[in-house]
Amino acid sequence: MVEKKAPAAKKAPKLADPIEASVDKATQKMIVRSHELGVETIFDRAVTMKQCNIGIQGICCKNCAMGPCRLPLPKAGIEGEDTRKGLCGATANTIAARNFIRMIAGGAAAHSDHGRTVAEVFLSVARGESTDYKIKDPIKLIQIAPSYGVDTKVEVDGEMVDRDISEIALEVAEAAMGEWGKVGSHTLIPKHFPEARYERWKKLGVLPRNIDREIVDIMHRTHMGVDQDYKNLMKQGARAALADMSGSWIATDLQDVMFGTPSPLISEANLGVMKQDHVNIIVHGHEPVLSEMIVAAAQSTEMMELANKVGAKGIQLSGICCTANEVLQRHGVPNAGNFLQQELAIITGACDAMVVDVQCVFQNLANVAKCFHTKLFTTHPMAKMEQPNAIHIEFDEHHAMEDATRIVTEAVENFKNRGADVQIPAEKQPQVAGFSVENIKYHLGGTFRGTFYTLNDNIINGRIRGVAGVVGCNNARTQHNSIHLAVIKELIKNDVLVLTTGCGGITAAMDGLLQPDTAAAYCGPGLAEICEVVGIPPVLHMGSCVDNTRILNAAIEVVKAGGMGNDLCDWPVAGSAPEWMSEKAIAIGQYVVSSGIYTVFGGYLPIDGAPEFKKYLTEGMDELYGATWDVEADPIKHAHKMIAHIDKKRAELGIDKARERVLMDMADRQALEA
Ligand code: SF4
Ligand code: MSK
Repeated sequence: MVEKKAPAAKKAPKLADPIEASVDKATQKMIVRSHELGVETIFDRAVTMKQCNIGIQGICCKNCAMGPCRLPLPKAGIEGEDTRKGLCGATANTIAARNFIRMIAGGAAAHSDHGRTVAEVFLSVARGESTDYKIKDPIKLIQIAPSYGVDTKVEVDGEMVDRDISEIALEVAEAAMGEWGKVGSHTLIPKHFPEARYERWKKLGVLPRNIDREIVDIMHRTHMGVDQDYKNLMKQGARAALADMSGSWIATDLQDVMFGTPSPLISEANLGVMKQDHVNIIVHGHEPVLSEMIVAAAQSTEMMELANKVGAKGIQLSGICCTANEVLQRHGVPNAGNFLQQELAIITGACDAMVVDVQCVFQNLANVAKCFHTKLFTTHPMAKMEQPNAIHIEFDEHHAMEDATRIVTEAVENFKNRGADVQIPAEKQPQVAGFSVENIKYHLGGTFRGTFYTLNDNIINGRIRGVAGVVGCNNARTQHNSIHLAVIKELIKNDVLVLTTGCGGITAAMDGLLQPDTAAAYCGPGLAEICEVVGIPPVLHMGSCVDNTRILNAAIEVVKAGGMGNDLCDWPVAGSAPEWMSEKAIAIGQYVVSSGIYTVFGGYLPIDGAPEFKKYLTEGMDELYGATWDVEADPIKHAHKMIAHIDKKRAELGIDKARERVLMDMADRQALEA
């Protein structure tokens, strides 16, 4: 008789090591908790699923059904004799460039469509069709109107008088909407830049014709058998990235007008902001049109009373990703976490509802929510999840408050379904956030002479070595938050003022870097002194992903204030996305480089498989834009590449000598005085 073999024991799935996965204590605790409960998260999937080695090098083409054509990895010294090609003959450079600009198209579509939604809501408000929103910042409306070609004054009886705000709003709304499909000219936003930059773009032929067209153009020219010149492909990449910047800028402008321009406020960050005895509602995604209403609904007396009725002490609203940053910077709503913490917020067992809109939302949220009482609401017509895993309440600006109230009511009523075993990690940090260009001007120059000159002055005298924009996502392929924090700390230690947005801003907040008194602990002497005098943290949180335009706007203000050259490529500033993961990051990276700002990405860029194309991005672009891309995974080297660039610009401006004086320590000074 043949003996039956016992079935092989099922191998236990590999699980993430919490300490290798994140430097954040709350995240580590919740990863442990997820393992206790047997709930899989992205940290575990990152351990079990490896990246494709051809894909990360950028040399897999699947643009037609004769592929995917996976080119072999380049051999050392392949330059000039590269014979690798796809079936149609597409070279490594063509394939990598096509893939790269398709990422730009994806990012530009996401950002600019966000801008379009905001513009549509603004138009509906201006027409009086959406009465739940108001124009909260008429001063900003008047300030931006001329840039949309709208007059703010009208002649009456030979005198210039102020126009009615609603008329201005309507014309601005119509002009903004026109940016997506205008014919025969270029988008308006590039005109905000210094003349030298605008003229450079004009000469290079990269001014966007309209926002939608530049995205469509990429999808056309990267179709099988169209553009086969990587330089020409990248020219379109730059044009589409500037279209992305245009759409993002409009989003920031109109959100500020409708919801209020941010000014510094105190809040908190990390999972510890959730409250055991409150109804916890988390908003997540990017577009603030619904979350603005959720904030209002959650604060209403009716909802408070309902919360008390179900046994809760109140309603705790918090946020994840950029929707979080939008409601943080305008209302002080705390950040529950950044991109990689979205599943963990549900694993606390205390999340009564998670309300998602668009972008950066894990499909696995539905699987995690199923293990708990959490109600997961999708709200956007283009971002649904399979039913019944999520509840779809489609948001419509025409009955915005009604939709928001419905969601908050369901969340509050769900409080009673919570399990007994709730574990909210205690970790949270206070933060000061909400820095807009307008209020940085005020901080530096006061109400009547708001200016960036004080900043310039301190760059020139060397107290501030330079400025860095450190922005962007988390990436499960690198230890959560660690690269961001190491880069930021190395920069501020070397007197570089850091501006941040997106999940990078949340990272800085979670680590306590967004508090003015941290300057003394982490900054070099020059930056510490400025932070103390002005009363600002060394890291300024400027908002969401679309608000990277605030950072560009600040860079423009520096040039306008004088003494820093004539263009963005002239002064000591650099960009960084240390833990990037999204196509939007590539679109942002390209518009920042196209604007003349040297930019370093962490992790990898999908360009290593095409050495010539890589050389073009990391060296060749300098001739065109006065700036290049760079890649550096090691955070300290990453920061020092930025510092070296900043020092190079200081030397070019002739202000490097002033800096040397600041490097003196107290003993040197005392010696001098003696
Ligand atoms: Fe292969 Fe060319 Fe088709 Fe790409 S377009 S999959 S390289 S045959
Ligand atoms: S949310 S794009 S993970 S920053 Fe803007 Fe965060 Fe990156 Fe999404």
